[in-house]
Amino acid sequence: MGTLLRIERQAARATRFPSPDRGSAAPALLLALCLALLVAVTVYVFAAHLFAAPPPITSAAKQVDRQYDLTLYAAGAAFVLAQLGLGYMVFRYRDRGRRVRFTRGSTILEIAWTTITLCVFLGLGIAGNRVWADLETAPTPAAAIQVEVTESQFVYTFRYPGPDGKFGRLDASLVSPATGNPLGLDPNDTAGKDDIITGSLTVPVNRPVELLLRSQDVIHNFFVRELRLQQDAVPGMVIPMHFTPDRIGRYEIVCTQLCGLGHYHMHSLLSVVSADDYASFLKQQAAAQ
Ligand SMILES: [Cu+2]
Repeated sequence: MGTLLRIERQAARATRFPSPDRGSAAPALLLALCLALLVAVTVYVFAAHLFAAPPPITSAAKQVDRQYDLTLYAAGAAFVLAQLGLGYMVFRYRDRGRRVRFTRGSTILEIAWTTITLCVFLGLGIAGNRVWADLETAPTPAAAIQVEVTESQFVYTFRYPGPDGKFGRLDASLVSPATGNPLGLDPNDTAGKDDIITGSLTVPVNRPVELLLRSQDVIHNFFVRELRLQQDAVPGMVIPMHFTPDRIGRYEIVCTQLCGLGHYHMHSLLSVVSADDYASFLKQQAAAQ
Protein backbone atom coordinates (compact mmCIF):
# COMPACT_ATOMS: atom_id res chain seq x y z
CA MET A 1 0.00 0.00 0.00
CA GLY A 2 2.84 2.35 0.98
CA THR A 3 4.66 1.60 -2.28
CA LEU A 4 1.54 2.28 -4.30
CA LEU A 5 1.15 5.68 -2.67
CA ARG A 6 4.78 6.51 -3.41
CA ILE A 7 4.37 5.57 -7.08
CA GLU A 8 1.23 7.68 -7.35
CA ARG A 9 3.03 10.69 -5.87
CA GLN A 10 5.95 10.22 -8.26
CA ALA A 11 3.57 10.01 -11.22
CA ALA A 12 1.78 13.16 -10.10
CA ARG A 13 5.10 14.97 -9.80
CA ALA A 14 6.22 13.81 -13.21
CA THR A 15 3.03 14.81 -15.02
CA ARG A 16 1.62 17.83 -13.18
CA PHE A 17 4.29 19.64 -11.26
CA PRO A 18 7.94 19.74 -12.22
CA SER A 19 8.69 20.64 -8.62
CA PRO A 20 5.62 20.44 -6.37
CA ASP A 21 7.34 21.99 -3.41
CA ARG A 22 8.47 25.20 -5.07
CA GLY A 23 5.81 25.56 -7.77
CA SER A 24 6.65 26.93 -11.22
CA ALA A 25 7.83 30.49 -11.74
CA ALA A 26 8.55 30.40 -15.50
CA PRO A 27 4.97 30.69 -16.91
CA ALA A 28 4.12 33.52 -14.48
CA LEU A 29 7.35 35.36 -15.29
CA LEU A 30 6.76 34.93 -19.02
CA LEU A 31 3.21 36.30 -18.78
CA ALA A 32 4.35 39.24 -16.61
CA LEU A 33 7.12 40.06 -19.15
CA CYS A 34 4.61 39.84 -22.02
CA LEU A 35 2.38 42.36 -20.23
CA ALA A 36 5.34 44.68 -19.58
CA LEU A 37 6.28 44.43 -23.29
CA LEU A 38 2.69 45.20 -24.33
CA VAL A 39 2.76 48.31 -22.13
CA ALA A 40 6.15 49.42 -23.48
CA VAL A 41 5.11 49.01 -27.15
CA THR A 42 1.77 50.78 -26.61
CA VAL A 43 3.37 53.72 -24.78
CA TYR A 44 6.01 54.00 -27.54
CA VAL A 45 3.37 54.04 -30.33
CA PHE A 46 1.59 57.00 -28.70
CA ALA A 47 4.64 58.83 -27.27
CA ALA A 48 6.47 58.71 -30.62
CA HIS A 49 3.32 60.00 -32.43
CA LEU A 50 3.51 57.14 -34.93
CA PHE A 51 -0.10 57.60 -36.08
CA ALA A 52 -0.57 61.26 -35.20
CA ALA A 53 -3.26 63.36 -36.88
CA PRO A 54 -2.07 66.20 -39.15
CA PRO A 55 -1.72 69.61 -37.42
CA PRO A 56 -5.04 71.39 -36.75
CA ILE A 57 -5.88 74.54 -38.76
CA THR A 58 -8.56 76.16 -36.57
CA SER A 59 -8.58 77.23 -32.91
CA ALA A 60 -11.59 74.94 -32.37
CA ALA A 61 -9.58 72.00 -33.76
CA LYS A 62 -6.80 72.82 -31.27
CA GLN A 63 -9.40 72.66 -28.49
CA VAL A 64 -10.49 69.23 -29.75
CA ASP A 65 -6.85 68.09 -29.71
CA ARG A 66 -6.39 69.29 -26.12
CA GLN A 67 -9.48 67.35 -25.05
CA TYR A 68 -8.25 64.28 -26.95
CA ASP A 69 -4.85 64.52 -25.24
CA LEU A 70 -6.50 64.85 -21.82
CA THR A 71 -8.60 61.72 -22.46
CA LEU A 72 -5.56 59.90 -23.78
CA TYR A 73 -3.47 60.77 -20.69
CA ALA A 74 -6.22 59.60 -18.30
CA ALA A 75 -6.92 56.40 -20.24
CA GLY A 76 -3.17 55.84 -20.79
CA ALA A 77 -2.35 56.16 -17.08
CA ALA A 78 -5.16 53.72 -16.20
CA PHE A 79 -3.96 51.30 -18.90
CA VAL A 80 -0.30 51.39 -17.77
CA LEU A 81 -1.17 51.02 -14.07
CA ALA A 82 -3.70 48.22 -14.70
CA GLN A 83 -1.42 46.18 -17.00
CA LEU A 84 1.71 46.58 -14.85
CA GLY A 85 -0.38 45.79 -11.74
CA LEU A 86 -1.74 42.70 -13.48
CA GLY A 87 1.79 41.58 -14.42
CA TYR A 88 2.96 42.11 -10.84
CA MET A 89 0.02 40.13 -9.41
CA VAL A 90 0.50 37.29 -11.89
CA PHE A 91 4.11 36.95 -10.76
CA ARG A 92 3.55 37.68 -7.05
CA TYR A 93 0.78 35.12 -6.70
CA ARG A 94 2.28 32.49 -8.99
CA ASP A 95 2.10 28.77 -8.34
CA ARG A 96 4.31 28.12 -5.33
CA GLY A 97 3.32 24.47 -4.95
CA ARG A 98 0.91 25.27 -2.15
CA ARG A 99 -2.82 25.12 -1.81
CA VAL A 100 -4.40 28.44 -2.85
CA ARG A 101 -6.28 30.66 -0.41
CA PHE A 102 -9.64 32.10 -1.41
CA THR A 103 -10.33 35.76 -0.77
CA ARG A 104 -13.66 37.55 -0.98
CA GLY A 105 -11.99 40.88 -1.90
CA SER A 106 -12.37 44.21 -0.18
CA THR A 107 -15.58 46.26 -0.23
CA ILE A 108 -13.67 49.44 0.65
CA LEU A 109 -11.28 48.96 -2.28
CA GLU A 110 -14.20 48.20 -4.63
CA ILE A 111 -15.96 51.42 -3.58
CA ALA A 112 -12.70 53.40 -3.84
CA TRP A 113 -11.78 52.46 -7.40
CA THR A 114 -15.36 52.59 -8.65
CA THR A 115 -15.62 56.16 -7.28
CA ILE A 116 -12.27 57.16 -8.82
CA THR A 117 -13.33 55.73 -12.22
CA LEU A 118 -16.69 57.50 -11.98
CA CYS A 119 -15.01 60.85 -11.20
CA VAL A 120 -12.49 60.49 -14.06
CA PHE A 121 -15.19 59.56 -16.61
CA LEU A 122 -17.60 62.26 -15.46
CA GLY A 123 -14.81 64.88 -15.45
CA LEU A 124 -13.71 63.97 -18.98
CA GLY A 125 -17.32 63.82 -20.16
CA ILE A 126 -18.15 67.27 -18.77
CA ALA A 127 -14.95 68.83 -20.18
CA GLY A 128 -15.53 67.15 -23.57
CA ASN A 129 -19.13 68.27 -23.64
CA ARG A 130 -18.01 71.87 -23.13
CA VAL A 131 -15.63 71.64 -26.12
CA TRP A 132 -18.34 69.99 -28.24
CA ALA A 133 -20.93 72.60 -27.25
CA ASP A 134 -18.48 75.38 -28.18
CA LEU A 135 -18.13 73.87 -31.64
CA GLU A 136 -21.72 72.85 -32.27
CA THR A 137 -23.81 75.51 -30.59
CA ALA A 138 -21.63 78.62 -31.03
CA PRO A 139 -23.47 81.01 -33.37
CA THR A 140 -22.04 81.47 -36.86
CA PRO A 141 -20.15 84.81 -37.04
CA ALA A 142 -22.11 87.41 -39.02
CA ALA A 143 -19.17 87.99 -41.38
CA ALA A 144 -19.03 84.31 -42.40
CA ILE A 145 -18.69 83.45 -46.08
CA GLN A 146 -21.47 81.06 -47.07
CA VAL A 147 -20.80 78.12 -49.36
CA GLU A 148 -23.34 75.46 -50.16
CA VAL A 149 -22.02 71.90 -50.36
CA THR A 150 -24.12 69.38 -52.28
CA GLU A 151 -23.10 65.75 -52.07
CA SER A 152 -24.24 63.02 -54.41
CA GLN A 153 -22.91 59.62 -55.47
CA PHE A 154 -19.92 60.21 -55.61
CA VAL A 155 -19.09 63.87 -56.03
CA TYR A 156 -18.99 67.11 -54.09
CA THR A 157 -20.43 70.23 -55.71
CA PHE A 158 -19.81 73.63 -54.12
CA ARG A 159 -21.89 76.73 -54.78
CA TYR A 160 -20.97 80.32 -53.92
CA PRO A 161 -23.74 82.95 -53.98
CA GLY A 162 -21.79 85.26 -56.31
CA PRO A 163 -21.51 89.09 -56.13
CA ASP A 164 -25.20 89.56 -55.10
CA GLY A 165 -24.62 87.45 -51.96
CA LYS A 166 -27.80 85.42 -52.64
CA PHE A 167 -28.16 81.80 -53.66
CA GLY A 168 -30.51 81.17 -56.58
CA ARG A 169 -33.53 78.90 -56.17
CA LEU A 170 -33.03 75.15 -56.67
CA ASP A 171 -35.60 72.82 -58.18
CA ALA A 172 -35.07 69.07 -57.76
CA SER A 173 -36.94 68.37 -61.04
CA LEU A 174 -34.30 70.40 -62.94
CA VAL A 175 -31.32 68.38 -61.66
CA SER A 176 -29.41 67.23 -64.74
CA PRO A 177 -25.65 66.69 -64.51
CA ALA A 178 -25.59 65.67 -68.21
CA THR A 179 -26.81 69.11 -69.33
CA GLY A 180 -24.55 71.02 -66.95
CA ASN A 181 -27.11 71.65 -64.19
CA PRO A 182 -26.06 69.20 -61.43
CA LEU A 183 -27.82 71.19 -58.67
CA GLY A 184 -31.10 71.92 -60.47
CA LEU A 185 -30.59 75.70 -60.54
CA ASP A 186 -33.77 77.48 -61.66
CA PRO A 187 -32.85 79.59 -64.76
CA ASN A 188 -35.81 81.91 -64.10
CA ASP A 189 -34.46 83.07 -60.72
CA THR A 190 -32.22 86.11 -61.22
CA ALA A 191 -30.50 85.54 -57.84
CA GLY A 192 -28.98 82.38 -59.32
CA LYS A 193 -27.53 84.03 -62.45
CA ASP A 194 -24.24 84.90 -60.73
CA ASP A 195 -23.96 81.76 -58.58
CA ILE A 196 -20.55 80.12 -58.85
CA ILE A 197 -20.45 76.33 -59.02
CA THR A 198 -17.17 74.45 -58.52
CA GLY A 199 -15.90 70.96 -57.84
CA SER A 200 -13.55 71.95 -55.01
CA LEU A 201 -13.76 74.33 -52.08
CA THR A 202 -11.66 77.49 -51.90
CA VAL A 203 -11.87 79.77 -48.85
CA PRO A 204 -9.80 82.71 -47.55
CA VAL A 205 -7.57 82.34 -44.51
CA ASN A 206 -8.65 83.84 -41.16
CA ARG A 207 -12.25 84.43 -42.31
CA PRO A 208 -15.18 82.49 -40.84
CA VAL A 209 -16.80 80.13 -43.35
CA GLU A 210 -20.26 78.63 -43.08
CA LEU A 211 -20.99 75.50 -45.07
CA LEU A 212 -24.55 74.44 -45.84
CA LEU A 213 -24.52 70.68 -46.33
CA ARG A 214 -27.04 68.97 -48.59
CA SER A 215 -27.36 65.55 -50.15
CA GLN A 216 -29.16 64.59 -53.34
CA ASP A 217 -29.40 60.85 -52.77
CA VAL A 218 -28.08 58.94 -49.74
CA ILE A 219 -26.37 59.98 -46.50
CA HIS A 220 -22.89 61.31 -47.23
CA ASN A 221 -20.35 63.06 -45.05
CA PHE A 222 -17.99 66.02 -45.05
CA PHE A 223 -14.76 65.35 -43.20
CA VAL A 224 -11.50 67.31 -43.17
CA ARG A 225 -8.95 65.91 -40.74
CA GLU A 226 -7.19 69.25 -40.23
CA LEU A 227 -10.50 70.90 -39.23
CA ARG A 228 -11.34 68.04 -36.83
CA LEU A 229 -14.87 68.41 -38.20
CA GLN A 230 -17.02 65.61 -39.49
CA GLN A 231 -20.65 66.16 -40.43
CA ASP A 232 -23.19 64.00 -42.24
CA ALA A 233 -25.13 65.35 -45.20
CA VAL A 234 -28.69 64.02 -45.06
CA PRO A 235 -31.19 64.09 -47.96
CA GLY A 236 -33.97 66.61 -47.34
CA MET A 237 -31.95 68.64 -44.84
CA VAL A 238 -29.64 71.65 -45.01
CA ILE A 239 -27.10 71.24 -42.22
CA PRO A 240 -24.90 74.23 -41.35
CA MET A 241 -21.35 73.99 -40.00
CA HIS A 242 -18.76 76.70 -39.57
CA PHE A 243 -15.03 77.09 -39.09
CA THR A 244 -12.26 79.70 -39.39
CA PRO A 245 -9.09 78.28 -40.96
CA ASP A 246 -5.85 79.93 -39.83
CA ARG A 247 -3.35 78.28 -42.15
CA ILE A 248 -2.95 78.52 -45.93
CA GLY A 249 -2.76 75.11 -47.59
CA ARG A 250 -4.54 72.32 -49.43
CA TYR A 251 -6.45 69.74 -47.43
CA GLU A 252 -8.40 66.68 -48.47
CA ILE A 253 -12.17 66.50 -48.03
CA VAL A 254 -13.48 62.94 -47.72
CA CYS A 255 -16.84 61.25 -47.37
CA THR A 256 -16.85 58.95 -44.34
CA GLN A 257 -20.25 57.39 -44.90
CA LEU A 258 -20.34 54.15 -46.86
CA CYS A 259 -22.51 55.71 -49.56
CA GLY A 260 -22.27 53.15 -52.36
CA LEU A 261 -19.81 51.26 -54.57
CA GLY A 262 -17.92 54.42 -55.53
CA HIS A 263 -17.59 55.62 -51.93
CA TYR A 264 -13.86 54.92 -51.91
CA HIS A 265 -13.14 57.62 -54.49
CA MET A 266 -15.54 60.25 -53.14
CA HIS A 267 -13.28 63.10 -52.15
CA SER A 268 -12.50 66.71 -52.96
CA LEU A 269 -10.10 69.47 -52.00
CA LEU A 270 -10.23 72.35 -49.52
CA SER A 271 -7.86 75.17 -50.52
CA VAL A 272 -7.24 77.82 -47.88
CA VAL A 273 -5.78 80.85 -49.68
CA SER A 274 -4.83 84.46 -48.95
CA ALA A 275 -7.50 87.21 -49.20
CA ASP A 276 -6.03 88.39 -52.55
CA ASP A 277 -5.96 84.89 -53.98
CA TYR A 278 -9.56 84.39 -52.86
CA ALA A 279 -10.66 87.59 -54.62
CA SER A 280 -8.97 86.51 -57.85
CA PHE A 281 -10.44 83.00 -57.50
CA LEU A 282 -13.96 84.51 -57.32
CA LYS A 283 -13.27 86.79 -60.29
CA GLN A 284 -11.89 83.92 -62.35
CA GLN A 285 -14.81 81.62 -61.51
CA ALA A 286 -17.41 84.30 -62.19
CA ALA A 287 -15.92 84.82 -65.63
CA ALA A 288 -15.89 81.09 -66.30
CA GLN A 289 -19.57 80.42 -65.36
CU1 LIG B 1 -20.43 59.69 -49.92
